[in-house]
Amino acid sequence: MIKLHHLNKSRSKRIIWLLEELGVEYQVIPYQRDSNTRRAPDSLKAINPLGKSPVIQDGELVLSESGAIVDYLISRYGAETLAPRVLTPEYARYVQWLHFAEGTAAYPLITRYLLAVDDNQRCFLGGFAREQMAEVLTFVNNELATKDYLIAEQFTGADVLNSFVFEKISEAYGLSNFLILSLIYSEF
Ligand SMILES: N[C@@H](CCC(=O)N[C@@H](CS)C(=O)NCC(=O)O)C(=O)O
Repeated sequence: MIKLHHLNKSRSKRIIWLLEELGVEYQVIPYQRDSNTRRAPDSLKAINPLGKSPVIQDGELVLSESGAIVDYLISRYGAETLAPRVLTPEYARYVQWLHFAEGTAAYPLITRYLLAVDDNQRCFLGGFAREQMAEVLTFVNNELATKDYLIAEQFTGADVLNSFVFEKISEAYGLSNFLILSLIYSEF
């Protein structure tokens, strides 16, 4: 059975969503953040030396990085439903969106979050992160203006993976300037 090492209030929740979509059997191994530092407990380092979640175990395989986990689980357990056929242009765009979630969309959000913890949003980095976040939101909002999902009409793992960033932005700052995103994330 697949085991998911899941940290509370983290990106790992997308993997639970995906496992539910795939209808596979899984077990959640829970970890709680430290209430002061917000860091994961050291016990998570036993499965991932970096001490970060999500991590899955599937037989002998231990896998971290949420994008890699989504890609693996869908290729192994749900390729016909949750991803376009490989070697099609849609598949290439699907891979682009998988990378987008952690590569481009997440970092301005995380930068702003860390600056907020430091109570220091008015520095150069704060302005830069704010601009980057607006660009990311505009880009995705425009993409979704003409289609139901990131990959045209097909719901895929890319939608699941990208959801985290927009859900968090919605909670922290609201999405009222981005009509399509605000419609989607008001339902979350
Ligand atoms: N790029 C990684 C990021 C993993 C990550 O930073 N996870 C956070 C939770 S959202 C974490 O485990 N933080 C706990 C810590 O760093 O102590 C991924 O996509 O899985």
